[in-house]
Amino acid sequence: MATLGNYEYYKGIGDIKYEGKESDNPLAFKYYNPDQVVAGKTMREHFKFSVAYWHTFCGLGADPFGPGTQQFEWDKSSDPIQAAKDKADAAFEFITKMGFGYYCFHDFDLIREASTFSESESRLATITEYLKEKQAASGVKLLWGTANCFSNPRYMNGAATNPDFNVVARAGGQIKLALDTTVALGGENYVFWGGREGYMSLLNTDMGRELDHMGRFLTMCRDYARAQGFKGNFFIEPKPMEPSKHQYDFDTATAIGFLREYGLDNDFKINIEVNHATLAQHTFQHEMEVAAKAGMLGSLDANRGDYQNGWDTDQFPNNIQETTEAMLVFLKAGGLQGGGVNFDAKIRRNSTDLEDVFLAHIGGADTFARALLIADKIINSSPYETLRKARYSSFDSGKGLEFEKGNLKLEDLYNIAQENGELPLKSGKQELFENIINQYI
Ligand code: XUL
Ligand code: CO
Repeated sequence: MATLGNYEYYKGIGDIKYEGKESDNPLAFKYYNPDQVVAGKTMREHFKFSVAYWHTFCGLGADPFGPGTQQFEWDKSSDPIQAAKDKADAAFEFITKMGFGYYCFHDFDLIREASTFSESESRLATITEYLKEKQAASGVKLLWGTANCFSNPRYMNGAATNPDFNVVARAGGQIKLALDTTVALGGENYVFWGGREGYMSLLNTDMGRELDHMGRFLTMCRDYARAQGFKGNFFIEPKPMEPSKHQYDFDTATAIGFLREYGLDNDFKINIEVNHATLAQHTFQHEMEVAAKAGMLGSLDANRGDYQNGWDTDQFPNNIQETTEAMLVFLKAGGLQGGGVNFDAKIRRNSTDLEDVFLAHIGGADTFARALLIADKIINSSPYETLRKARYSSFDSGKGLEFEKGNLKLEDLYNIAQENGELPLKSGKQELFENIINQYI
């Protein structure tokens, strides 16, 4: 097994290049052309594509009916330090071959958690030094770090919102180390996904107190990281359910309300995951628009759900229609604030060839790239913007403009209504808008 990082794990697979849509090479990008400029930025800069350590280098594909099907060559050593270094070698080989610039991790994706807190701390410090070298040698950067405060049974009743203060303190200790790791590796952002921050039954739960604890806890995390010189963004990643029945960060609007209530809205933005949006009965683009309106469109966890079931399947993105609608929001918002597009997605349990994880990431990147190109064309050459603007033209002058400026009272609306009498219907033209998207695809 590799100790010096020169062992090849993905044998026979070379660097993935852009070859254009006429190419028959499955191991090439058809649309993602990193250096191509779209709307003033290269695709590389727009997306900052990132590989999720947990799925791609840790996820073995187990489901409730059977064990994992992946056989990771880097996961064999019984020595946790060696196994973690081997995994880092495989990870940096994969990310570099994909030509992506970023990765994301949970603390204990990087290295197995030890049986004591202090041994875990020392393991993290060791692998951090190794990752620093890997980053320097490859130029790959850390998009965000996070802590896994949801898998270990100690967090079964929550981490920051646990009813037992000692568990809250343990989570704080763990997140301090994850923040230290992120800062040491030059992480550009730090994510909080509240995996067990929620509840199963209101009968045994003091919701108000738990939410106050979460507000206090996140404030402490922010203050600590800032004191260590961390200049990046903190992101909340909303999800409505799974694993808890009720998650406190239900959706983007809920998370923004929470951040404002606890005075965290200057430091925190939102990391929106496609499959979390759909679990909340929203579309991805809806969630992005809500965040963009608040100036909090921070980062994206790219994946997709399955129309026929209601859980978090974390499949790679491939829906060009939906991604195009999302890229319309993306471009109009001026892109992401500090974050990037992290493939929080996993290949299927029966995708067991070495190349499958490459094909998956190629498909995901191509879906975003193609959607970006289409959205850019729709904005610049189709009647889409004009039609949408025209729907609101009655607010551009006269009484409508006075209303927007705050110069009218309810009595004024009453008088205008009296003058107007019954109004003719104005079509919303939804089908026309939908046809324009189709035409430009
Ligand atoms: C879980 C999920 C997480 C977060 C990071 O659904 O998306 O992997 O992205 O904790
Ligand atoms: Co995610």
